[in-house]
Amino acid sequence: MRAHTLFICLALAAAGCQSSPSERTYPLEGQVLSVALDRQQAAIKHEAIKGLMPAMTMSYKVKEQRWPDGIAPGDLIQATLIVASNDAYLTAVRKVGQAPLEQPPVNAPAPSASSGFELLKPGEAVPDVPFVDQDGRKRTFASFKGSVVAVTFIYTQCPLPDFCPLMDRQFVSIQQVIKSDPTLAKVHLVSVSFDPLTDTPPVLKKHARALKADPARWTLLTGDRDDIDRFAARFGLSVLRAPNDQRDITHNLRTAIVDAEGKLVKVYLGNEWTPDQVMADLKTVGTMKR
Ligand SMILES: [Cu+2]
Repeated sequence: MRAHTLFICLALAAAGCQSSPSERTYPLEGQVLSVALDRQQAAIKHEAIKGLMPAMTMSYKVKEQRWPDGIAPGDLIQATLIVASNDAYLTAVRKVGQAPLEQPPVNAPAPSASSGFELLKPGEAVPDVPFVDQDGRKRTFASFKGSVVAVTFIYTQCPLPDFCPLMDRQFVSIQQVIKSDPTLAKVHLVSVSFDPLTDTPPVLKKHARALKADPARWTLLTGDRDDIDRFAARFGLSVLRAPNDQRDITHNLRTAIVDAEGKLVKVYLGNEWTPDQVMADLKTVGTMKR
């Protein structure tokens, strides 16, 4: 009788879990560094979020669409971070204090990992650095010549669904299209990890399998950290690693199209682009070169 009751309780508990399968909430505490002009997001320097990510500075959207009036750069806040299956945003943002800003606002042209490197312009040859692919093979970027390449930058441990995991999902969609369209037979996808400490070839291989990345169409690259940083910076990628923990990464997003001759065509900023846009551009570049 007791065992039976317990079983029912467990079954109910399990069902309860399934009713909200993919939404998790976390308390967030930090300082507002800047608020976007459209007030849809704010850069927040926050404490470690237990079970999710180390302390870092990141841009967050708010569930209510608009950042609350009266909460300004310098304010200390408490909020709830909601992480859904493919999105993340803050809600219940409250001001709890104020402190002087330690660093210039993130939106200002501040020095970053990419400073000192010249941004690639369309038509310029993409530089080459030695990489290692998910099978542990040495691979240069020049080895993709002959294919139109869509390249993005990710790391497998990225905690926020609308950052690196979104780039992965977009590439999954693009892979589906290019595999089904014979005119796109010469398009190749490349994901470069900027966390080589964690993302070794075996880790990337596992990640590729999870994404169902076809090795013939989609290559994941890792390599020497400085080489990767130098390469990525030319596309405008900025990667900041905490001095005491190389895995504590603050980064932006860049995705680019490189033509069959290894020259830059276009760079997409952030996570606002869609697979359809990239597909349209890939098609244009593909037919131009034929
Ligand atoms: Cu990320």
